[in-house]
Amino acid sequence: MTTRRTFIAGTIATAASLASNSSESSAASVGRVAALEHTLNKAERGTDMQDQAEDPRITRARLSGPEQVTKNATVAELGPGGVMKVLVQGSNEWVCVAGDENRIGSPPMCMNPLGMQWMMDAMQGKPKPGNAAPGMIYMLCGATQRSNTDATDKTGPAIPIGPHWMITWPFDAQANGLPTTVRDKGAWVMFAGTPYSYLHVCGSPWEGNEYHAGDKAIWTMNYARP
Ligand SMILES: [Cu+2]
Repeated sequence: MTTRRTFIAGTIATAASLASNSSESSAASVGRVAALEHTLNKAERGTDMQDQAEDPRITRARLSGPEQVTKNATVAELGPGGVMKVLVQGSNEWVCVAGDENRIGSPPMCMNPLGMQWMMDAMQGKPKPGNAAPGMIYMLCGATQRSNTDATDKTGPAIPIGPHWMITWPFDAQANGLPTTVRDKGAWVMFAGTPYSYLHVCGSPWEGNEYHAGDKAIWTMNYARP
């Protein structure tokens, strides 16, 4: 009988630098590292389901994204500088972390490889993120952070940020009619005008009522500004 595992696999932490040093796409590179880990740690698995039930960090990490991706995601802890410790090895390309409730700017989140590259680059203080295509990060539990304008701010007072998801790509707010201010609904460009500018979308993409052909239609168009 295996008891709770405490193996450490820090290789994902180097995924971002690996990606930038090789000619293959960053997504493929991160995926390859994850696949390698999967193979290496397979023998140590077997009590994952028990671990998930026991460890509130794992539950919290998985709640940060939609079930569709978090169910089979790798769950990890992210230390200073982006050092990663894997708690549960997953089978898809997503990585969920529980964060630290007692630290500002350390929310639970779930990242795809390009989102993770963006996040790692930010945590490691790189002048700009290395992702060459948009990444995705879910923070559906909400968050706190230091600044809406400066990704490197380590001293500002906490800003409350509601549940949201992030498209890590530098959208031009002004050119696209997007706000740049913190709000509790809608979307805005955070860190606007900086290399870490990205699209911050409030809420969850799974909110609202679905419409399917045959449902009773309700006309919702409204010719006034909300
Ligand atoms: Cu966020």
